[in-house]
Amino acid sequence: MPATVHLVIPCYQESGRIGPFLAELCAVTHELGDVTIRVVEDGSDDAEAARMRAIITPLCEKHPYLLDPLFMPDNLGKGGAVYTGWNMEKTADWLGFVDADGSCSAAEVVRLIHLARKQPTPHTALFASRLGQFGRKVHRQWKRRLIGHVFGSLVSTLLHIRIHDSQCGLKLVPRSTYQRIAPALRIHGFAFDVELLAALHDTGCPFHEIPISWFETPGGHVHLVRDSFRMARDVWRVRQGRSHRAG
Ligand SMILES: Nc1nc2c(ncn2[C@@H]2O[C@H](COP(=O)(O)OP(=O)(O)O)[C@@H](O)[C@H]2O)c(=O)[nH]1
Ligand SMILES: [Mg+2]
Repeated sequence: MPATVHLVIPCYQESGRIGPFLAELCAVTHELGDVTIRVVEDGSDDAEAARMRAIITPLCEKHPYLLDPLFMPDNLGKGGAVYTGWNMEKTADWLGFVDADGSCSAAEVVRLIHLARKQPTPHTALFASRLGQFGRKVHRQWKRRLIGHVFGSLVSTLLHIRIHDSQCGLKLVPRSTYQRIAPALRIHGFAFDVELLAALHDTGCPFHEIPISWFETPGGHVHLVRDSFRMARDVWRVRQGRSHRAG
């Protein structure tokens, strides 16, 4: 039996971007088997929720692995949406998330799932990475690439965890490990993956960065100046939280 995987797609105002990617993802995971997918959307108005339902409902009817989407009344942030979806899943061997905009193709999601399934039991978290190595192609705006490098250095320097790309929108984590660390996770914005990474590291869970191809889809929500500042502040919070726990 292959390991089971539950994937959350966090969505905020994604009705204009998610359609082709979700259809492709449903088709490939249907062939893979033992993968469930849930869209978690928060803070949309009625019109946006209706547009999302119009995209998702026909796919749900066709693919039983696509679970009913979750529409939350308040905006939780990307991390809040991912954790809400993960907390609902009680049995899968792996928990994961993937961005809704198709910057990472469904084929790359499948590749990461195959890699996870090579582990005899879920042990090592897999963080996709936009390193552009091993023949993987990466297309990103130069500003985002630059900020990504700065942010990766900040994470490595402040948290003493060597990582090149902590923010890539595709990750798989062993569910049993996540359940152990979940009560301590506080950050729900765009830097949630940094806190997740630190908590995994501190609990002794190794992680691998897996280079993937990435073709940045326009229309992203990250505001380079405002969100970079907030994310740097959150990395500092993670550092403070760790030093408090270390006494
Ligand atoms: N549920 C939820 N998802 C979010 C929120 N902010 C961003 N996302 C999702 O996070 C993913 C990455 O966001 P995106 O806008 O592509 O980021 P960018 O490309 O780095 O600017 C997408 O699937 C977004 O819909 C949020 O507040 N709530
Ligand atoms: Mg994006």
